[in-house]
Amino acid sequence: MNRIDETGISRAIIAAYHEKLTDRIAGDVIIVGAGPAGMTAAYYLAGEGLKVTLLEKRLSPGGGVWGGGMAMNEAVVQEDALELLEEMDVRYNSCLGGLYTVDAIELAAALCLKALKAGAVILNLVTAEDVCLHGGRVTGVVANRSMIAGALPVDPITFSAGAVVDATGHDAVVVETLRRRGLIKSLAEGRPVCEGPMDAASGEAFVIERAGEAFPGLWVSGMSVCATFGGPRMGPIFGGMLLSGKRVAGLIAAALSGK
Ligand code: 48F
Repeated sequence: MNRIDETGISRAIIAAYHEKLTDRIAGDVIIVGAGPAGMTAAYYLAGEGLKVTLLEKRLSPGGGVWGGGMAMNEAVVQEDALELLEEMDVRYNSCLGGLYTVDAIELAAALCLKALKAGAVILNLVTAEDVCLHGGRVTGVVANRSMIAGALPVDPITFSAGAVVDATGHDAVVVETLRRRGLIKSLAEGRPVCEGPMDAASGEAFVIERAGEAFPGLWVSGMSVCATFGGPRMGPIFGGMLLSGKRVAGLIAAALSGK
């Protein structure tokens, strides 16, 4: 057996990571946030043959899935999302009222693996701080190492793409970079421009129906939809997040192919 060489281990990591990073500096779609909406969108977009990169600020992809509701690691999905669970090889149990439960760990792990196997790349510990804007269109994301972002005076780098997705959840961080400069004004049609109080049924419908392009080049999916357009929150039911990710993927694929 060959002797294991510590220098070789470090060289292997550095070479492989830098090859991956260099390859991902430009692509078709950058998705910010590897939660349920972002990973579902990544799975479907990568399945269309698009070059998809997810930027995730935390160590672990999965967003709000892991903790289920109040740290009880079961997530609820509605009937409409069962087909998608089957596509993702996630097992589910039936309960009352047309609702189903899934093991939250299985759901998070399956979404992550499916997105990767479809060809998406996840860069974790990378925080999106801003967008690139050219001719009134979002053309990329400005990002830094999560340990550096906001903590040290170190400049970020950029990731360019034909479409950027804000899938950062309740804070809609990417949309916010435009809103705080007055570039996105009222997207909430008279309602307060923030997520509304909980209404599970309305929130689930809203997050699917309103997933789409919020600004030229910038799309929203998952809870970012509610934060951007003023829709209600819905708590630990996840079917809407998955279906919102699938919907935005279809819209982006059509837009990028000029359909
Ligand atoms: O929060 P998150 O799970 O958003 P989602 O996909 O799903 C929402 C549900 O989890 C739940 C709910 C409905 O059931 O109310 O909350 O819409 O995932 C968002 C991901 O984005 C990452 C964050 O760490 C999380 O994994 N994120 C947030 N800000 C940034 C970011 C950022 N600036 N850069 C990169 N990643």
